Amino acid sequence: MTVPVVGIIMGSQSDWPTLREAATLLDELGVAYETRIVSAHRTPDRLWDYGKTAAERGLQVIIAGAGGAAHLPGMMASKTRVPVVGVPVQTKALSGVDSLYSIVQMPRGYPVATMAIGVAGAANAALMAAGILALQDPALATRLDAWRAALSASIPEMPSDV
Ligand code: RP5
Repeated sequence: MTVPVVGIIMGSQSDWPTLREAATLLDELGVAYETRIVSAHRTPDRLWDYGKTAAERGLQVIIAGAGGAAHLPGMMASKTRVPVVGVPVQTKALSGVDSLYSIVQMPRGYPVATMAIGVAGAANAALMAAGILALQDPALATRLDAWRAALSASIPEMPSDV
């Protein structure tokens, strides 16, 4: 079995439809990852253990998604030096602006690379993780370049009525 180099964590099962976007993209790019539900509020001990062991287990990037009072990415960044990419999950009450503000406004010293709200942010989190890993992995760099070129090539030059 391949050792995961990316950890995709989320505050709740209800975040999975958003974070699945990150998993799908990592599958496409051939990046090994693991997925876990780790809640800053409901399972704080799980959060602590995950952060404490992340580096020694070989994780190189952590993608952390949460909604509302979204403390998971920031708390994970407090616990590990492994880079944390934060995904603000879209919420019903405040459309994810609450999640975004909870994740982005970190104090000096403990950064979270904060993505856009929702599924676009989750996809970009995977691409950010792949870009970081590609710095040391030429084969992944080639796959990522090809993915980006294919996306670019898929964009029509002219608008269409259909
Ligand atoms: C957060 O609360 C989770 O990240 C989730 O986005 C939100 C709602 O969680 P559930 O009540 O759906 O489990 O901790």
